[in-house]
Amino acid sequence: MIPVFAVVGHPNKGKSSIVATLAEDEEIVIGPAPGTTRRSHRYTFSIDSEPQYVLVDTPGFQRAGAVLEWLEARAAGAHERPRIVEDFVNTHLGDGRFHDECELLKPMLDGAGILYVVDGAKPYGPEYELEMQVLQWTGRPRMALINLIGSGDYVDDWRQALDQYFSLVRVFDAVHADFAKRVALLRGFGELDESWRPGIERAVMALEGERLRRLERSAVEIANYLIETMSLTERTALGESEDVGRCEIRLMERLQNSLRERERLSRETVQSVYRHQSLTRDEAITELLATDLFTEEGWELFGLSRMQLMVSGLLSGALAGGGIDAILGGASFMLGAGLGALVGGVGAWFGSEKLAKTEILGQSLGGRVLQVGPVKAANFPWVMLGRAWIHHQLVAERNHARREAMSLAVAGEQHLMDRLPDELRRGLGKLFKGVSRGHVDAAVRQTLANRVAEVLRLGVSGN
Ligand SMILES: Nc1nc2c(ncn2[C@@H]2O[C@H](COP(=O)(O)OP(=O)(O)OP(=O)(O)O)[C@@H](O)[C@H]2O)c(=O)[nH]1
Ligand SMILES: [Mg+2]
Repeated sequence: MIPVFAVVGHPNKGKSSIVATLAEDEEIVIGPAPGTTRRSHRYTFSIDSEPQYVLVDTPGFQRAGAVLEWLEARAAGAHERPRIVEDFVNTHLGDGRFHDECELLKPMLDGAGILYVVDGAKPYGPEYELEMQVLQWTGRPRMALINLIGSGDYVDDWRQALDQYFSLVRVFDAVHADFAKRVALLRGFGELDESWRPGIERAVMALEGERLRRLERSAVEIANYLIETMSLTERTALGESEDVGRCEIRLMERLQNSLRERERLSRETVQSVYRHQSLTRDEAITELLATDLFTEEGWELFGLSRMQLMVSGLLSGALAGGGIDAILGGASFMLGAGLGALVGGVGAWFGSEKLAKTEILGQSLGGRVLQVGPVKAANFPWVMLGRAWIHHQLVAERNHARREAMSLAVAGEQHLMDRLPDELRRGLGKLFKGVSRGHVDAAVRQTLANRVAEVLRLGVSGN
């Protein structure tokens, strides 16, 4: 039997947020005004179509005092209390005055356990005691969660009160709890009732297994994405009198757009692995993770540092010491086109060598064909990996109750790639070199995916 929990409490205390977190459901409506949830709704959390547990989101208590009065007027021995609660619900179904109470009590009559949610940032008050008494009358196994909405701290008072009515009391941040905290909470459910324990243990194992598989699936996607972006090219037929420089700019823009599009797809794939399909990225992150793939800042933050590039022999002395002239040299087509015309492309030349190779392909293709790409800059795959890494970390840790756009924080001074052990960095460097020379087969894909998984594991909880 799969465990079922009804999440109940006063209006606006984070009930729906807790359901969204535990059910990994980004569609559940969460809102700042009391009364957002009007009807009870069951959310089944499944892994590979296998149901693990059910959470029932409910409207908040409105008239706990009146309910209690009704119940007490039919005073009976403690053994009869659950039946009297059932009578209450049956008598008042369809009675608008007790709509919310019937909605929230009904799942308990059907066997659900109780998760009572309070806001530990607000003071305790006697009105809550009425709710706790009503819940006690149901006789169902119950646990209290102290959620903190805001900065106040009345947790100790709340504990004193809750301990009297609940066998388990936990502080649980509905919106920021990470994977490990979720698992700890689930284990708590197992302590509530003997009969749930096997189901909960199964769910925890499934969840932990799924966590590993998600990371691996993300790593496979990111490895494929790296391989594809490292070999992307754009071509166009070159008319007799066509200006090569202008054509190159056009192709360069096309190449950048294709790279961005491939990156967007990769981000979406990783997000859907973690059931975050609708998650939006805010301006800052859009710039850093989607649009400004070609800015100097992006190259500095996410890739190898100049020092690391030099140590790995990927950067020539001239590049390390020189400005843009040294970087571009005289041989570039782009110089002919004029730097001012390079909208959005200039940054790519800073701190890296020329971004992409340009070639005029021979007559055999039925006329002259201009090709731009693939991107040859040695730092390119590192930048792509660094950005994918940060994005994965944010998504993997992201709670499904958080609804604001995702924003990026890269720890200031430190270069991202400094966090990699040397051995892993060397291994990746070798793979990237091979891929850029066209050495790609199933074994390379698999090895790269394994290496990327090692990277992703650094910095996410529960792995
Ligand atoms: N900062 C913070 N905000 C929270 C937390 N939990 C809930 N909120 C916010 O509190 C408000 C109410 O959250 P809901 O989950 O809709 O609360 P509810 O208990 O389901 O509310 P009703 O359905 O109206 O009874 C929303 O604006 C949430 O974003 C929390 O842990 N931290
Ligand atoms: Mg709600």
